Amino acid sequence: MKLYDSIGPNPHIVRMFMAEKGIELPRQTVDLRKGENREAEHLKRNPHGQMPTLELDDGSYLSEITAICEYLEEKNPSPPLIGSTPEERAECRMWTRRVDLNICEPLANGYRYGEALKFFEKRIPVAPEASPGLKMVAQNRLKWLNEQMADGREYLCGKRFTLADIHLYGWLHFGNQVGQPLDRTNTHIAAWFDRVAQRPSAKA
Ligand SMILES: N[C@@H](CCC(=O)N[C@@H](CS)C(=O)NCC(=O)O)C(=O)O
Repeated sequence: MKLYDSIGPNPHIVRMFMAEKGIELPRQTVDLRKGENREAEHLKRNPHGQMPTLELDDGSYLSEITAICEYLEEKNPSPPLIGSTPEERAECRMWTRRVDLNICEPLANGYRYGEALKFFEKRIPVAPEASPGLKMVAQNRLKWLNEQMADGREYLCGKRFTLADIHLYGWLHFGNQVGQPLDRTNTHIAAWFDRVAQRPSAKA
């Protein structure tokens, strides 16, 4: 296997997942700033022209970070970061999807259509007028999540640290750097964020 890697939160999430599992793979950096990921060579690997992409041992390619992490978990079940029973896996997938759709994706598009408009307008369809609304949705759903965490749970799936935590952490960490800082009045999320940030894998 080989990981096509770059700057940005999506590759960070996969690297963090790999670090938690102790998976080491050869990596090739693709220069996202220069747009190498949008050139023919990378489009052959991922027709979406995005990062990261995993090359499998049979020569095929896999993209979309959730699919990549699911694949890595199946190949390397221990330690489980999605789950070791159908119930655990379902719970992790539920939370991963909730945070992805409701918080991470609006945060990401709020940035792509806002601060990063110049960068993205030649790459993807953009809707600048939607940026403030998307940022508001991400903040609102984070508040909702904060209320869910008021039951004292350590991680999104209770005592288990999972892909759902890694996914949300990657995006909130990115938000901190690009003008959507974590609202620390969400005290449960702030405490959770600081807990996750202390894990050595966060620096991957
Ligand atoms: N849904 C994709 C999103 C991938 C994505 O947007 N990657 C960013 C890097 S964080 C990227 O390639 N941006 C540069 C571009 O779109 O040209 C996934 O799950 O992997």
